[in-house]
Amino acid sequence: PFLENVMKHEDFISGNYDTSFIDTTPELFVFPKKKDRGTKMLNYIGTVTVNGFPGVEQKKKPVFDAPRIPKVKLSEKPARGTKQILDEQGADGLVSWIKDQKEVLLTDTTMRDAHQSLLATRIRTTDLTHIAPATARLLPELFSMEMWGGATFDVAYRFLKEDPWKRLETLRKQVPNVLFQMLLRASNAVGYKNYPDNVIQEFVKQSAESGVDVFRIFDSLNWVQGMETAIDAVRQTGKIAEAAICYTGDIDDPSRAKYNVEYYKNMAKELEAQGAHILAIKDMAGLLKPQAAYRLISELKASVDIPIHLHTHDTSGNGIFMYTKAIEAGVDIVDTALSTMAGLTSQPSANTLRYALEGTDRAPSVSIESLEKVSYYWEDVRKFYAPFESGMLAPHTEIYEHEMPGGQYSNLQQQAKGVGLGDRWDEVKAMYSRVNLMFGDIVKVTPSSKVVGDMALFMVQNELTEEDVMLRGENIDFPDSVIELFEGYLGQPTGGFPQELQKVILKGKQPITVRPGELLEPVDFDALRAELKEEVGEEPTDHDVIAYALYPKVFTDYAKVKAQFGDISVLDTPTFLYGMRLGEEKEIEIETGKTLIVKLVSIGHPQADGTRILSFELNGQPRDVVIKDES
Ligand code: 3PY
Ligand code: ZN
Repeated sequence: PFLENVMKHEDFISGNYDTSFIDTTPELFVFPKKKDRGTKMLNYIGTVTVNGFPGVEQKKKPVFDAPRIPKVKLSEKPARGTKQILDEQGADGLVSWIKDQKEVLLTDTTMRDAHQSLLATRIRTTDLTHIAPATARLLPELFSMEMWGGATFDVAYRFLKEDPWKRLETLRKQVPNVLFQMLLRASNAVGYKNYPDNVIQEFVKQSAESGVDVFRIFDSLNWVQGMETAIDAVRQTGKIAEAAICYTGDIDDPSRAKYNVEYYKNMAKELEAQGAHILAIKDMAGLLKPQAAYRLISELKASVDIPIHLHTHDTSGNGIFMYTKAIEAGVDIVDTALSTMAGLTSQPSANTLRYALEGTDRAPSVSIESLEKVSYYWEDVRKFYAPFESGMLAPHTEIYEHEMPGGQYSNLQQQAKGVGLGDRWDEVKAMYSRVNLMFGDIVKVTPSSKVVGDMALFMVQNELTEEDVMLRGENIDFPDSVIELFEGYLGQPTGGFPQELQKVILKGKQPITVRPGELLEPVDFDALRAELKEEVGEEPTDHDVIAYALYPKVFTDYAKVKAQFGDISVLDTPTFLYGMRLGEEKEIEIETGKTLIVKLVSIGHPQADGTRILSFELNGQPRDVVIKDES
């Protein structure tokens, strides 16, 4: 702290000091009092109580019922499941087990894609860990639980101010029997740009060690070359490499011939040759129609030998019908969410599919009573996150026009609100599909979908038409993400980039056509660790270092918040999002066996300097905190 004071001192910074500086500057010896965990927690609660939480407009804390956690015997170990098959028989053993199953297998996406697609990825670890032990005991027949990856990684640090690795490791202990699955954006890892190969390798290694079993790997332009590093890295860990083809267009629409059945068959064969254990069809926007699903799955089953795992979003409302056709055609595994977290931009409901298949020889063996019980919990928890709902109330068949991924819908809508385009959302959606065609009809999934979204927002905000872009492009500063896409830093789209537009956007810069990983310098992890240590002032863990490699600023911002407020992931969600009501009392377990009892006694009026004094009782002792009122 002494050195910190020296470095921060105005005279020191401006060079206005001599050898007497230390003796004549007593304030160098005034050190900030190290705040205890209780005070840090009160500061957080005080801050949200006074200033609210980003994205939560209503400041008054609603009254919520306690979520209904199904009663299970925690003293009884969960039944054996797919995790034991992988651990005991290895990846190839698991693959042959899948092929031997007559019934369709289910992946439950509630803990990842469902809330990414319905609630802008905001579900916090505490709400997952409260239901995980019951889920392990009630739904041991699941093929897997998708509970990590995609946007959950950066949202955890960025908005929830919690450590996603801790989420993974805690859930792993609670669910020892069902495979854990994550979504990996190939060379983009869980980010929005290509990373050096050794970052991908290190990230995969740490994810596998911390508990991920099945890695669904996709490239946002369906560029197989961009997936090789990730597939190899996963195979090295002994875990399951599930390589995905992103489904776009419509195989039954002759005007979208670029993405016909042959296209998918060829890519499937390439991925199988590349070492995929399972083939995923990732219908990220929900464009696959029922008859097309029957045809696509039938043709793929005849083309490859590995199991097929189908993923969709129910935005159009056709999800269950589509799955039924795919199941008739022999698909091995499908992605569903628990009913109260299903439908619309999320996955089709597991409960509904279970009923739809009743009496068929492919009905899954999961218990309907169990699905219902766990669904009640999510019905209650979902209410905490109401401010993050997209507002979509009914099926949107317009998805077949704009083709926006389910995982993007609520996020882009938040982004649009953020730049003041909340009331022009319809225009943004229409522009999204125009931008897709301008870009040459590309696969749209993170991060390519984000680029299309950025460009659509940019054009609506600046009142630009396609013609304006082509004619006046040299005077337009395009968003960085758009320039990077056209430079080739996300890889190569099928059929290449539209050349005219590429010239307009790159303004003389030369695009690359090789794999970006071939050009990116490997990261020196030791140097990075030292840099991070300097930045945050304490020894980082391996998880911290890889997170910092992926998201430098997001990670250091998170570290600052953690230093300021402590570990706020222990707070219940209503308190985390809304703070406390006057007179309310809360028990907060900050670690096993250590509980803070917090009561908010009064909120003072704003003072001349814009601060308010909040009086609490902390374990029965009065404690005031001073909070700056930002309103
Ligand atoms: C993600 O990459 O996060 C997705 O969900 C893509 O569909
Ligand atoms: Zn999805």
